[in-house]
Amino acid sequence: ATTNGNGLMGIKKDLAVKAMINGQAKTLAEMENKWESFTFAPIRESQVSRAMTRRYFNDLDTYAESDIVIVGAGSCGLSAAYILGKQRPDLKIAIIEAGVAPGGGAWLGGQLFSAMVMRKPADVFLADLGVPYEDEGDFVVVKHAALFTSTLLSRVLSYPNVKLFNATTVEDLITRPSPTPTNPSAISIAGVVTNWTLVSMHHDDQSCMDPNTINAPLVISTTGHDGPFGAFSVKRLVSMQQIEKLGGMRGLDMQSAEDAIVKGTREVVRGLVVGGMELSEVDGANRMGPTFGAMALSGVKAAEEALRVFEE
Ligand code: AHZ
Repeated sequence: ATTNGNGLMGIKKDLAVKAMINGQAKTLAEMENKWESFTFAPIRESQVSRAMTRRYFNDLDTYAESDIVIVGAGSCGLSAAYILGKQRPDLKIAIIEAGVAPGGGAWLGGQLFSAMVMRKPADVFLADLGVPYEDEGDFVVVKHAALFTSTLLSRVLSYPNVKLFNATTVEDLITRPSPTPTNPSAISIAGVVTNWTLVSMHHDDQSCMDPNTINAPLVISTTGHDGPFGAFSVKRLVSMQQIEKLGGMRGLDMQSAEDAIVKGTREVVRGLVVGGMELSEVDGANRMGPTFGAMALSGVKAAEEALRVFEE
């Protein structure tokens, strides 16, 4: 074939044009300079509707029984999903994210600055992900937080066994009695209660709009520190008397905060692993501000904890 890297040359190029007019262009190069005769392949509106809804309802059906549910698609939740999806293609992993846009607070570094700082050894996570960074000795810098988050998202979303349900809020936990010799009122978590976020936001001004559910033996909660949506699962644990009270996130101390979050990432009640800044509300840990290594590595540890519990 007579190609030069810039598209097909000479007569071959004319043939490519004909193919494109018939809706068969195979490369962007074949479409070069052909806008006058341009047309899309035909469509009927119902085809679009069915293409979307069939897949979404099939996903709802498939993931109604999931192996692991991750609540919150911030830097910690997505890091956990990255490890789980990669290591266990046999597991069904559902991610529930309240926002339309997944990523939580990881689209910017700090204040409204672009660069994202990660302290070593979290550079190992970036290397595994394939995100470039500048080495500054004890820490590394990604040139834009959005490069980290978009790369992480694209990897997670490309796993066939991971489904992101965004614009969907976890409104409650599914719980079962699970008494132990020391705690007769102990519970275990058996899944999550979900609703469209826009519905969740209107429970005060509309009559009852009941939720949906996803069953799973293991839930990883990474909903961030307290806020309009944050610290969701652990606040529920308090109201169910599974934790006496929350420690409450403390003031900023970068030096100690990140170690505490990674080390503390664990199964807090049976079937519920808590990671990222949601954990700071349980343990009364300091915040770290704009340094994200602990979120990535807490996600890695949450994934390992989840698999350990799952395999028990
Ligand atoms: O929308 C929330 C966000 O994307 C989502 N979320 C919260 N409640 C939810 C619910 N159902 C579904 N009930 C929910 N989704 O959870 C995500 C949390 O992301 P985040 O970035 O807020 O938390 P993280 O722990 O992954 O990362 C924290 C990043 C921070 S905060 C901080 C400081 O304040 O000092 N420093 C860092 C690095």
